[in-house]
Amino acid sequence: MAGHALPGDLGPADREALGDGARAVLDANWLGGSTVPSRSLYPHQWSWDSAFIAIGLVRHDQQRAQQELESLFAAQWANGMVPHIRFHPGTPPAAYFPGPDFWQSGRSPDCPGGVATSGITQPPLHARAALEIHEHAADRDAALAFLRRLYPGLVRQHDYLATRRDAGGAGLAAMVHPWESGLDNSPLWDASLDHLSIPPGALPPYRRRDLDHAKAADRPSDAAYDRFVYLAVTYRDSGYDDGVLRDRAPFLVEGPLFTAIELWSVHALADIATLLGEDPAPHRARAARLHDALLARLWDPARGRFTARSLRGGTMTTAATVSCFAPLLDPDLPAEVVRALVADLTSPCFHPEDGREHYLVPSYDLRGADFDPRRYWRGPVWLNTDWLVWRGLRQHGQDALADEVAGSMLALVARSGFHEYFDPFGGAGYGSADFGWTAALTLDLLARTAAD
Ligand code: 9WN
Repeated sequence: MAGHALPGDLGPADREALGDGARAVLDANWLGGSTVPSRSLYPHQWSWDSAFIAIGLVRHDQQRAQQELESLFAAQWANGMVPHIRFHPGTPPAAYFPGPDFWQSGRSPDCPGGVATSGITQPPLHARAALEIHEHAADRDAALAFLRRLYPGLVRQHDYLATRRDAGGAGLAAMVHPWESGLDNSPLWDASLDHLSIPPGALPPYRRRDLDHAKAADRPSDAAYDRFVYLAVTYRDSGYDDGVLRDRAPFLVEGPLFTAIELWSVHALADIATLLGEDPAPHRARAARLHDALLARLWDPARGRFTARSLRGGTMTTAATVSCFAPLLDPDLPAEVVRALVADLTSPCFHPEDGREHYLVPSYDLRGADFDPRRYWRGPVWLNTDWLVWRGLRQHGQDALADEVAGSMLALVARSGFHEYFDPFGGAGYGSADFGWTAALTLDLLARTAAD
């Protein structure tokens, strides 16, 4: 492909083959109550993966889409925290690191009995996913009953973020670990990680299991992993106590993608409340607070870019990453901010100046000194971030650019299959094959672009 593909570039037979392939991946990754992101690399249930997967799965099997979210919320902690991993009891302990023995979630009084989980969270896309299940359900009555069951847990999830995680006091949820961002190895966290010094003896011996299944060149470096493990140990050893974050957490960051997803989901929560005859007003008020804080804390008007803010010293990073576009999910984003984001997205940071074959949206600035087309979150295109940017662009009437993003998504999976991520030049697939959210979001995209 030279330049940009558009969704209409794929013929009906190609679209049908992609749909069949996507459904086959979702079926193969189904464990009976939830879906693994990957049979090899990620053999448990992940939190935001399940939200993306549910959004696509409802196009295939409504009952399973509902089960996907209900399985995750059955592992919700008493304080409202939805863990980033629910461990599958049938998976051997050595299959993934860090596993239940590392997280020791029982150190928190809030961890529920009977399920094994990690001790951190991930972007809260679940209310949005639940609403989309209802919107696309074949059986609307069953979907409404499902919303009624899930609503209290969703409310508690958002209350947790709005209260216990508001370490900065301005209304934004602070992340305590790059794994919470979902974009673990993004250059957006470098400034906050580079200053970390790991005290001697603070790091337990550990063995990376990811490298049993993926190439080292595709994954985070060993130095990054040491920091990830150190941060997780620090939070764990505090008993997962959010009361001491402000004073003690070595990594405490407000990020644009986490915040934008939270905001988008809080609007979904208000819509769900209305469907259920509950009061949407508190959710709309919370969304307004998030909107104000997003602009006040994370918008850099001089650069025309959203950035991450570290609560350790207040530094804001300058890196151009795909996260910077997630605030397009905010329906109330001012027009001049939308214009600045569109200008950034169409700039040489994300479109090569020489017009080479390329795919949108690279996870990191093509001109960044450490841009790497195949390393985890430091260059490759991911379908989940593409899908979020695409939804945001459409919401703001940026249809031509939205079509380019959707065209890239379909061209990538048609070329390389349902990989975890893709080379922005050439489109080769990296990381895990047969990846859950890639398949699920392809199904959603096929359905929505067919409806167009
Ligand atoms: C750590 C499962 C998860 C995704 C994240 C992605 C990656 C895990 C890892 O895989 O993170 O949570 O082991 O690298 O970065 O977004 O949820 O697909």
